[in-house]
Amino acid sequence: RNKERSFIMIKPNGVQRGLIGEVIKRFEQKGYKLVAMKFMQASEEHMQKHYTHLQSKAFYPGLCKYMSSSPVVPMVWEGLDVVRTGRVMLGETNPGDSLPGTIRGDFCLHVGRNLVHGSDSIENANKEIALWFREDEIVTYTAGQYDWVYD
Ligand code: YYY
Ligand code: MG
Repeated sequence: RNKERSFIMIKPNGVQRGLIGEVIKRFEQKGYKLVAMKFMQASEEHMQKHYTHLQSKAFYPGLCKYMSSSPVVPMVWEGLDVVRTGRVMLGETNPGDSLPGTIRGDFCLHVGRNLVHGSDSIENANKEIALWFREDEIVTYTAGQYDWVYD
């Protein structure tokens, strides 16, 4: 379980608002290990694949357009329960329901501008990682802090 992986992505407004470092900092400080990261602008078609399960929703076209309108920072983070704990660190989908101390609770207001994406299950994490990264873009290394994070 220490090897669990989640797909975390800083959305366009996180980049534009200068919050890349803030989001990365929280995952680093928690003890998670960064194993892959890109800085890129994705195509609308790519975002349609990423959000394909939301195809039937009224907000889907606007969401895919917005997500491809400006650069994003897709990342893979690894560690104990990172999918579940990562979602807790993000807060609720609607920033208005997100507690202070969470990323969405601290830095945004509107559901359509909720700053950061995080996988909602291990199965979806694996799908999303495969959509955004090639196998050889995921880096294998030992983090110096490992024995100071895990018992
Ligand atoms: O996983 P999470 O990002 O928390 O929410 P999802 O239900 O997967 O929706 C993905 C994405 O869609 C959400 O982060 C913002 C946007 N969205 C929206 O614009 N309006 C809604 N009513 C619900 C979701
Ligand atoms: Mg989701």
